[in-house]
Amino acid sequence: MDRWIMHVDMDAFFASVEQRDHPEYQGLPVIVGGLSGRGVVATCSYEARRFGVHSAMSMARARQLCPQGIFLPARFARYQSVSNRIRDIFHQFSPCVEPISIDEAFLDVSGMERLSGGVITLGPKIKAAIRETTGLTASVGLAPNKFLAKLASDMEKPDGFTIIRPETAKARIAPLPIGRIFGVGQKTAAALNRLGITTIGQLAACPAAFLRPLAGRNTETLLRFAQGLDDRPVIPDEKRQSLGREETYPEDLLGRDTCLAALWNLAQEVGWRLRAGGLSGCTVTLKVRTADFRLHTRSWTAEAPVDLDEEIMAIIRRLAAELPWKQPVRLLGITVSHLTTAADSGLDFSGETARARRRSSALDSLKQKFGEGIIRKGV
Ligand code: TTP
Ligand code: MG
Repeated sequence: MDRWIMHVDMDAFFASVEQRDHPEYQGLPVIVGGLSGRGVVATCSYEARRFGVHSAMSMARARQLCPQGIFLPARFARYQSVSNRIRDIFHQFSPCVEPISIDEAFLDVSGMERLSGGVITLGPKIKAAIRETTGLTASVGLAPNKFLAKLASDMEKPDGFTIIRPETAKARIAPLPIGRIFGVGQKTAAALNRLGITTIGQLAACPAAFLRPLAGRNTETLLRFAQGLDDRPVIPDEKRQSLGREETYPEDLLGRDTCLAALWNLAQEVGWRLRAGGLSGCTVTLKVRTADFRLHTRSWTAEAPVDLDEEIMAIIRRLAAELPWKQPVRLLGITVSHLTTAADSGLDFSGETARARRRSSALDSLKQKFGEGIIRKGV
C-alpha cells in the first residue's frame, strides 16, 4: 500500500487570528510579538512580510521597516484555543495525527485513496473545514512521506495545496536550497556550500564518504532526505506524551551509589526506547519510592531535547543530588517527557555529541539485532 502523508500548516497563524478577531485589521500589515523594549516578532501577516518583516526579528527593526504596521501583543490562550479546534478537525480526517507545533501537524492518510475522488480531494476538503470552523487559511502538502509533505505545504503558501508524487519527488525538490532540509541549520548549510553543495539535488548526488566527516551519523538520513526518502512514521499525539521505565526491586537498594548504578540501567533502557522510536524529550523526571512508601519525584527541563543515555543520566545525577538517600529504596523510575521527533529537534552536528551518538548507534544496532538485554554500558 502506498503511504500518503499530509502536512497542514496555518498561514501567519497568530496574525491571522488577530485579523479574524478584528476585521478592521484585514488586508493590513499586522505584527504580533513582544512590544516591550527588547521584544521580537513572533509572526506577522503576509501584508507585513512585503515590508521585509519576519519572525524572530527585533520589534525595533520591524517598526523601522513598517512604521504604519499594527503592532499587537501575543494572546497565547486565544491561539491555543483556535489550535485545539483545528486539531479536532485533523482528527476528523485521520485517526493518526501528529501535532508538531501550535499551528501544524502531520496526518497519515494512507489507504484513503479509495475515498471518492481519491486522496487528492482531502487537501481542499481539510482547507474548507478549517476555514468554515475558524475563518482561517491553511497550507497543505500531500506526499509519500513526512519530509516531502512538509516541503510541499510550504511551496504555495499562503492558502496553498501542493501534491508531490513519488515518481516526481526527486526532481521537484532538487532545485531547493539545502537549508530546506529539516535540521540543516545555517552552520551546516554554510559548510556544505563551501564544498560546492547548495541545492538538495547536488546533495543527493554526493557520495556518503564525502559527507561523513561533516554529517557523521546523520549522513545516511541526510542523503535519504535529499533523495526524497523518509520512512519516519506519523506518531499519534497520545503516544508521545512521555516515555519511561520504572522498577520495583526484589530487595531494597541501600545508599546513593547502588541507586545510581540501578538508575544508569534504567537510563539506558529509556534512552534506547527513545532512539528506537526516533524521539527525544526535554524533561527528565526521577521517581524514588523509599521503603516507608514515600514517593519522591524531581524533574528537570533541559534547553534542548535529549535522547542519549549519557545525557539522561547527567540530568538524573543532578536530580539525585537533591535527595538524601538515607532510606532504603523500593522503586526507581525515569521518565522523559515533552517528546518531539528527532527531526523536529534538528540534527546535531557538534563534535562532542556526535561522538557520543556514534558510540550509541553502534550499541543500538547490536540491541536491534540481538534484543535489548544483549549489552549494557558499565557504571
Ligand atoms: P509558523 O508556522 O512558523 O509561522 P506562521 O504560521 O506565522 O506563518 P507561515 O504562514 O509562514 O506558516 O509558526 C506558527 C506560529 O508560531 C506563528 O504564528 C507564531 C509562532 N512563532 C513564534 O512565536 N516565534 C517564532 O519564531 C516562530 C517561527 C513562530
Ligand atoms: Mg504556520
